Formats: sequence, C-alpha cells, structure tokens
Amino acid sequence: MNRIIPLVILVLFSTNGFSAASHSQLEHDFGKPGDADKVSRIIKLTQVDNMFLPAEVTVTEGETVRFVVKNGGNHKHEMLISSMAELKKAANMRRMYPDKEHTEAYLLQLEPGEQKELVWQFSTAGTVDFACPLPGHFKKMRGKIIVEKK
Ligand SMILES: [Cu+2]
Repeated sequence: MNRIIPLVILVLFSTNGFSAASHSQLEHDFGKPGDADKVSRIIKLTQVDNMFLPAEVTVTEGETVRFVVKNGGNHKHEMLISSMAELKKAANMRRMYPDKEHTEAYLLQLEPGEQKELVWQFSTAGTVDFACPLPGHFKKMRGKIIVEKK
C-alpha cells in the first residue's frame, strides 16, 4: 500500500509541467489504470442515445472500480473520464479530426450493443467528469463521478 503514495505524488508533479502535452498525455490527477485484482466494486453504466444511465456515481478515494459499460443505443458511443476542461478539448478534437485514432487509457469506444470494461483507481477526492465526446453527443451525454474522502 505504501508504494502507491509516492507514485501518486510523482503523477501529480509530472503532469503540472506538461500543460501543453499531446492529446495522449492528458492530466491523470483523477487516477490511473487500476489493478484488476484490487477491484472493490463493479459499477454498471448503460449508454443510450444520448445519455449515460446512471449519470452520477460515487466512489471512495483510493478505490479501484471496474466500470462495465454497455452501449444500449443504436449509435456508436464513447466514454471518456477526465476533467471537464480536458473533455471539452477531446470533444473539439473529435469534431475537427473525426478520423483520428484515440487511445487514452481512460477511454472506451463502443459499437451499438457492445459492452466493455475499464478498471480505474481514483486517487484524489473531488469530482471527476465523464462524457461521450462524439460530435452531437457531448452536450447531453455527460456524467459525474463523486470521489469521497476516505
Ligand atoms: Cu455518444
């Protein structure tokens, strides 16, 4: 457990110096890819056209959760976890470069009917946003992850 703290500090400091970093190096102060063996909870989310159900979930600081996301709609959807500022950037990128590949660790891309999983560890208490950044979806298709203090 003790090894986690220096890692988090390292991530916090390293992201501060790279505010103009490339698209694949978005801020990670909301956490990091989690260890599947440490998952304490499964959170199921369903995507419809164009909403997340539920649109608000609560986790605890330090907790590793497995998101099981199902696209129950008739259109392609994504789920991207980040700050609202970064989500807006991502949505703009998709509008400007619709054919660009996106491979962030905290991104899921789902065809209609598809289900995918994302294991994530939330490092800091606060609020983390998520959204489908696809054009025409982004304004409505948003949600919040409340990270409660331990
Ligand atoms: Cu969508």
